[in-house]
Amino acid sequence: MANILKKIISLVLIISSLLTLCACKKDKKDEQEELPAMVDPIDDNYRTFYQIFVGSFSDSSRDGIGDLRGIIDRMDYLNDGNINSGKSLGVQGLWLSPIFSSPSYHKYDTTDYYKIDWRFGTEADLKELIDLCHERNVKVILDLVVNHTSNQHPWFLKFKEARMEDDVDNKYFDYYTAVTTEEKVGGRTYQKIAGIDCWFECNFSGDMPELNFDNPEVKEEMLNVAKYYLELGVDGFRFDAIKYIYYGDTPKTVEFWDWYMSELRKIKPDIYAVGECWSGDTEIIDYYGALDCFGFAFSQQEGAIANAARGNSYLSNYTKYVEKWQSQTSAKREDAMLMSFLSNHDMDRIAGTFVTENYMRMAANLNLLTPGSPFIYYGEEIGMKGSRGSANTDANRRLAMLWGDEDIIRNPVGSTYPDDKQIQTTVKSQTEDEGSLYNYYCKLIAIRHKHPEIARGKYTSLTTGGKNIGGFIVEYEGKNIIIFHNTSTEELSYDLSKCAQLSGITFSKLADYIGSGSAKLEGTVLTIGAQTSVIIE
Ligand SMILES: [Ca+2]
Ligand SMILES: [Ca+2]
Repeated sequence: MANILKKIISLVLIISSLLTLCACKKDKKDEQEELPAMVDPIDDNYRTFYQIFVGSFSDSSRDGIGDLRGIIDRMDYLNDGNINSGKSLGVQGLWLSPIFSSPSYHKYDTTDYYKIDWRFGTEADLKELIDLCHERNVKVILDLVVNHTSNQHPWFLKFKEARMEDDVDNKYFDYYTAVTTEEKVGGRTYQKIAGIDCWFECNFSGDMPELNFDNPEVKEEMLNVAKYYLELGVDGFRFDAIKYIYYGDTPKTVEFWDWYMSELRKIKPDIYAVGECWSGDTEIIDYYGALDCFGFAFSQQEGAIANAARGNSYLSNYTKYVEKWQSQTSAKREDAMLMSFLSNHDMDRIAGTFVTENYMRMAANLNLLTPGSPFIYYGEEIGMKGSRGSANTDANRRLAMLWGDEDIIRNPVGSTYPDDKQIQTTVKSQTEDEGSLYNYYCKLIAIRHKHPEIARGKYTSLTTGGKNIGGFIVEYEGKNIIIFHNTSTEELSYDLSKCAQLSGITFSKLADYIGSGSAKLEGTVLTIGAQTSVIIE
């Protein structure tokens, strides 16, 4: 009897201690979940940006075309306003592809700079989106096409009429760059106005005539457009085709952007401005006195990032390039930022160029663990694919976001990308899967955010002697961190004290790692898993 009683008592004790243990575990879990809701406090431009091709992102009106309210509805996905939630991508800026009235699906040919295209919504929708973003400390930049308009723009129709009537006193006579047959400049493309000896410049297509920036009224017009939207609350712009203002004449074009940006900074000193100069580095850096520009050589299949991520070339090619880019641009302007990216709406999606997703994850590391303000193209965070293919159409690079829910967003007109080549997962399935690429991006962005040195520090490339290991020592406000990568498919060990640039510096803490493997630091010896990156403090 006593034995039975003993057994009962011990059983009760075991059960109660188990219950206590469960309660403890539960308490700990609850603690983690109950980090205070906090809006991101940063107030500078060193932000992770997300490029939205508006017509393909999210459709709120159920016509299959993406719109501004669609973006509003998806804000919790992009940034839920709580840096501690762990349930949101956490991007700190949005680049919206052109949203002004236009006959095309891509809207790079504007017919009215003061009107939101009716398919995308209204100015009130834009204002609501901006206000919501600002509540969550997310900046919004608009894609502004300064160089050209649509050939349906009233300015162009009036210009053409003035030319046909040879009405030199007409206000619009000199609105577009026009020459006679004799005056045509080599390297530029023109189209003839039938019946008269007048050719208008149109380097992209005859549907996109180029404005004449020798005309002070045109300069004023384009300044007013930017002013209007800055006053409405946008944080800045992504400027399209900046080198085309005076195509082939870089000094004159740089002079234009110097003037334009100095005017805009009078209105908004902290304007976020990024220019698209799709050219070699020397030409891109020429514009850096005026504004930051995308680093095109980082992007695409053969770019500095994808090459390094594939592990076939020396990682030091990438690290030295980051260092060089930072020193060259900051020599032009003290607060210059590197704007790296993997792909955009004019490029084949990067995920399709890697044999496995682990390479994509490595590429994400090399894109986001960089100085400045890196960009993510919508859908990149779920590994979406899409390439021009034999149909040679950019529509395949701008396919509908794969939400996997009730959104009926459709692919743009003319797309031919086969469904069976696309990923078979969606935002919905990936958010529910802890090991998904989407959740990897969330973690990576959080790491970037946790260490302010990553975005703002001065990068020095490390000389390791290894092909697939290397990184940077990053200095910011008197503090040093190391960003170190292993791009190989094997775990590697490296004694940091062997690197000359690290001698005399004491590093004690492996602060974070992210990749296909894990990492540990024992003394000065770092063991780093395959396709993994670490932050050492
Ligand atoms: Ca719609
Ligand atoms: Ca031009």
